[in-house]
Amino acid sequence: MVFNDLREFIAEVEKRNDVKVVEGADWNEEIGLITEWQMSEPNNPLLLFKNIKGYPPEYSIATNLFGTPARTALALGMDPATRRLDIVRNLRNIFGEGFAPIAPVEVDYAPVKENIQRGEEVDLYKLPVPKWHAKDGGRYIGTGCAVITRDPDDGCINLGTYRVQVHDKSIATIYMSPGRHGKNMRNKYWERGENCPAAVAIGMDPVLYMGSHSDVPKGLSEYDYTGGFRKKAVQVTRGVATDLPIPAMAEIVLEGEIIEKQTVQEGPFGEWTGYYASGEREESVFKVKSVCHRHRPILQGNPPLRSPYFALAHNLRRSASAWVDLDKTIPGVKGVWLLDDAAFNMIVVVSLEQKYQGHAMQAAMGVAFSHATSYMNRFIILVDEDIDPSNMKDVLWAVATRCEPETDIDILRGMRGTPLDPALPPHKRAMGDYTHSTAILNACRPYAWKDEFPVTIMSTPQELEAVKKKWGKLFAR
Ligand SMILES: Cc1cc2nc3c(=O)[nH]c(=O)nc-3n(C[C@H](O)[C@H](O)[C@H](O)COP(=O)(O)O)c2cc1C
Ligand SMILES: [Mn+2]
Repeated sequence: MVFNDLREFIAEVEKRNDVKVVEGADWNEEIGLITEWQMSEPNNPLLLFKNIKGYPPEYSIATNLFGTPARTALALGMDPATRRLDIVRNLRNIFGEGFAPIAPVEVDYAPVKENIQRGEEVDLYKLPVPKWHAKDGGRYIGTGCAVITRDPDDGCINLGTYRVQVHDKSIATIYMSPGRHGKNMRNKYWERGENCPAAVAIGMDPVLYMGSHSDVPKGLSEYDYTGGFRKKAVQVTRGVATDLPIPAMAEIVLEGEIIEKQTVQEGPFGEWTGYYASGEREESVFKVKSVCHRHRPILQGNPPLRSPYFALAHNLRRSASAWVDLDKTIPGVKGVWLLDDAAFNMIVVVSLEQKYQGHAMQAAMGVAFSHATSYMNRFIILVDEDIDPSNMKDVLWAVATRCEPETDIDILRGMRGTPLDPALPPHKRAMGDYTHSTAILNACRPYAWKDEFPVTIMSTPQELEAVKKKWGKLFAR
């Protein structure tokens, strides 16, 4: 199922009795707290905040959109019963050989233009912008958003999910980490002495949202990538204050320009690592020149929380992308998994059917090389094919019983990191050196004597099936 906008997705989730409407909550920390609390509960619902304190009833906020594997699968057009490692396997098949991007189409009917405020009319506080976490430096309108920019050299349109803070009626900031495509484009305008035109879309169809925070290679637009994934072009319309193509079906779009020499203090903001690590810094102003929104706009919120799942399939999609990369050169890969409780990127597990000596280390190098996993990845764990990489119990058992620290741990140094790394030593941060190290834990049976390695005591799936068949009735509840 392809959803054309956020509303269609929420309506489908509603049909499945998986939406909780919350009336009268406060934008000031309360919506963030309810989201954090609910996301830590099993089988948590999608949250739709209505009648937000101090705001007219037309405005609502949706959070926890993808908080369960079932909603994640549904959002990606899969059966909600799909197991998580199977979601990764499906994604790997979609992104593997034969993936064909589809360019966006410009349409006449653009609901996002139902309401337009320009120039002096712009007032970002008219929208119920939340303050998500108690220690945040302010209100963040952009968490579940896509920032749209155009490369001034080749015209390629980029979308990236970058946090957007509100500072005044028409003043915001966009925080982009080093190396982001959006940041490189912005800097090119500045080098020419120009301001950088940008648009921020808030509230969109789930796959476009996923596209905007996917590791799409430079030169390929996230619009085309999303179209290819959905097998249906994204509908766009010309912006009103810029000539950027903006999603026609978005809930809210802000347009304006990023001005190098005008700065304000950005942050701090509760980050995906579960810490406030990048603090408060000078950031250039995003001067908002127009606000477009649909009737009854829904502000999509995906505040980072320590729990996984605030982003759509972030760890699942990255797992799949790394798997696609490994498949290109390394045989026998049975699964790739970014441990979701370990802040997405930080621990990557590869399950492998070892076929030759050095095979496991080659897979580790593949993870370190893949664009999907070469960033802020502190541990690479290699396990044999009998280990389900998405099962923490399996993985810990393998590490404890097959990884001998003296011989099976290696360390890579100077790896690509981020100022958001909570373990970055102060002196490195001061120098602008954000690199970190990566430990490789080889928890595969040693290849040279793997046939002598003690056999496990676990019964085979076939043996277990047979006993369940015979004795199942006795244990039925
Ligand atoms: C919910 C969420 C919030 C994010 N916030 C930021 C952010 O504030 N700044 C940033 O640089 N990257 C952020 N990212 C990561 C980027 O969106 C992601 O790396 C994306 O692929 C970048 O696209 P680009 O390569 O086109 O720049 C966030 C990702 C998610 C899922
Ligand atoms: Mn990009």
